[in-house]
Amino acid sequence: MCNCTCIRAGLSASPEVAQIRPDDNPKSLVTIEHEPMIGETPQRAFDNWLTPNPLFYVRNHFDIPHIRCSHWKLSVDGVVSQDLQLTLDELKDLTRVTLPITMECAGNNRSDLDPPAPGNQFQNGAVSTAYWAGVPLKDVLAIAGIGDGAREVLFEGHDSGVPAPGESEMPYTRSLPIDVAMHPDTLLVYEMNGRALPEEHGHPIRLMVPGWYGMASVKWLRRISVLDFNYEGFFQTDRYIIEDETGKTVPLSSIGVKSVIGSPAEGDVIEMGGMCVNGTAWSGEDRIAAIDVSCDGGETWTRADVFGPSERYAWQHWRYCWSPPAPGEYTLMSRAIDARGNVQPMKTHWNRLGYMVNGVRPVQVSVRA
Ligand SMILES: Nc1nc2c(c(=O)[nH]1)N[C@H]1C(S)=C(S)[C@@H](COP(=O)(O)O)O[C@H]1N2
Ligand SMILES: [Mo]
Repeated sequence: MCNCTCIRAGLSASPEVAQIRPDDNPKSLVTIEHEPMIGETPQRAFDNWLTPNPLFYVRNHFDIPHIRCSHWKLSVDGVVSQDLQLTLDELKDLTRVTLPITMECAGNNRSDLDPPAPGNQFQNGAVSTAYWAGVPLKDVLAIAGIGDGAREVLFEGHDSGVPAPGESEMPYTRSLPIDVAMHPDTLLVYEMNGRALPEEHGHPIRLMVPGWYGMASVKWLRRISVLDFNYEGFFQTDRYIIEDETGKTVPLSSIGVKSVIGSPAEGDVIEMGGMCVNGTAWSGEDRIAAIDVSCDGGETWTRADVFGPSERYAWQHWRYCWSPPAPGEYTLMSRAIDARGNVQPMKTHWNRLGYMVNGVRPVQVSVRA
C-alpha cells in the first residue's frame, strides 16, 4: 500500500458517511484473478447499503501503478484555450461535490451465461456502492476553456500493459462524449466513503461517471485531453461493445436496469410460515420506480417494498414478505423497472463478450412443513 500523506490525511469521516456506517470489521474480496488484481464483493456485504472500501469490488486490466501524490499532476490539454497542470491541492480547492453511486462492472454475472462467454467469470459481486467526493469535471474543463469543435474528452490512466495477445503496450484510456463530460454529476473523485481514494480504486484521482458501467470511470488519472474527433481505442472498439437486437455493434454506456435476490440463496430450504425475500435493484438511466417479485416462476407478480435510501445513482434495497401456501419447490424471481420505463428483461441478451447480464435471475428454494 502507498503510505503517502494524502492517504493518511483522508481518514476523517465526512458527515454523510456517519449516517450509514460501513462494516467496521471487513474480511476480504472473493478473488477472481491475482495479477492483475480482480476481486468481487462477498455476498454478505450486500446487506450494507454502502459497501465498505475493502469489500468494494476491484477490476484492473493492468498492474496497479504506485503513485506518489507529491509528484502527481493532472494534465489537461487538446482543444482548450490553455493547457493545465493541476496538483492534488489545486483540485481539492475547487467546489466539492459528494454523491452516492453504485458502480457495476459490465461483466458482472458473466458466469450465468449459457453458453459461457470468455472473460472474468464474475458471479453477483462486481457491483458495489460508495459515497464519492470530488470536483465536477466541468469545473476543471471551464478553467482550461473548451475550444471550438470539441467532441469528446479523453482520459488516460497511469497503468499500462498489453491488453490482449497481439496488441501493443498501451495505457488504459477511454473517452466520453462532451455532453457526458460536462454533466454536473461527472466527477474527478479523491475520496471514497470519507477516506482518501484507496490505491486499488484509482488513488489519488479517478473519473466517476454515474450511471455508466464501471469501465468509463478511469482510475489513476494522469491526463485529460479535449478532442475534436471520436476516439477509437482498444477499450472502446475491441472491448465494451455489444451487439444490439439488430446485430449492430454499439459501445456500452448506461447500466441496464437490474435486480437481484440476495436472500434466500439458490437451493435454500425454508420452513413453512412467513419469510422475506431480500434484494437490491439499480439502473443507470434513472431511479428505480418499482420491483416486482414472483414466487411461482413468473406466473404472478407482486410489488416488493423498498427500504433504505432512495438515491438517483445508487441501488435500492427491497424486500417482499412471503408466506408459502404449501410445502414444495418454488422458483423466486425479481424484476425491476426504472422511472424512465426501462423494464428488466426476462432473459439476458447473450453477447459474444458477455456484458450487461441483467436478465431476471431465478432462485429455486424448497419449502418444508
Ligand atoms: N486506469 C484504469 N481505470 C479503470 C480500469 C483499469 O483497468 N484501469 N478498469 C475499469 C473497469 S472495467 C471497471 S469495472 C472499474 C472498476 O473500478 P474499481 O476497481 O474501483 O471497482 O474501473 C475502470 N477503470
Ligand atoms: Mo468493468
